[in-house]
Amino acid sequence: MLDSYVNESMLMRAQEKKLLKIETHDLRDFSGDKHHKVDDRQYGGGPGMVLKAEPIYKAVKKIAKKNARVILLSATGKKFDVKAAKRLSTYSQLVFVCGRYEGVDERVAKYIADEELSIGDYVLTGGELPAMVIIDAVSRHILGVLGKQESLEENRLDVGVPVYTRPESMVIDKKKRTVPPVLLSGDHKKIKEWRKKARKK
Ligand code: 4H3
Repeated sequence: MLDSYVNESMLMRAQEKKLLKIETHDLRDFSGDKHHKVDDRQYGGGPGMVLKAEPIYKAVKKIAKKNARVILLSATGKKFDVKAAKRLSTYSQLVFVCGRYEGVDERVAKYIADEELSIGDYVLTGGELPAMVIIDAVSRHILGVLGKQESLEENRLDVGVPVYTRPESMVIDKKKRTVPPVLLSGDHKKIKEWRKKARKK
């Protein structure tokens, strides 16, 4: 499921240009158990299975190189934002630990991961999608990943600015919907002012 998104255009091109490398690892390869078992029942009782700490520990030791940051995805982690994206883009390697089932043995959060992150206030069935969201957002802060126009500067003022393309006029639910005339005026000063005012955040 991760590989299919990674092979999407922006991340694919970045990898071809050797600007980044995205690898997936199967925790089962680190179970050290002939049945490749990575989960078990929780101490104290309760429903569902918990991901064991040992396979994660072995995997992280094998995978994480110098200047790596080990990130555990969880619904209760620190909220991921653009500031975190910029910060994470300075590490040589990010290792994402993706939980499943009822959760992950707490020793992973306490002693193995460097930080615990959440992409928002909701519970998902796995940490894979949050990891992918973070990979995408972080990649955009690696020089060369974005095209020339999009990356003019990091603090792009144009994020949240409404954009339009052809046609100038179209019918939506029987009403004529047009492009703001200023954008067709060729008056670059006026366009700049309009964009500043129209920005959504
Ligand atoms: C991250 C992970 C939501 C987020 C997650 C988020 C599966 C953590 C499992 C995984 C636990 C049970 N849900 N908001 N879920 O970033 O290991 O929740």
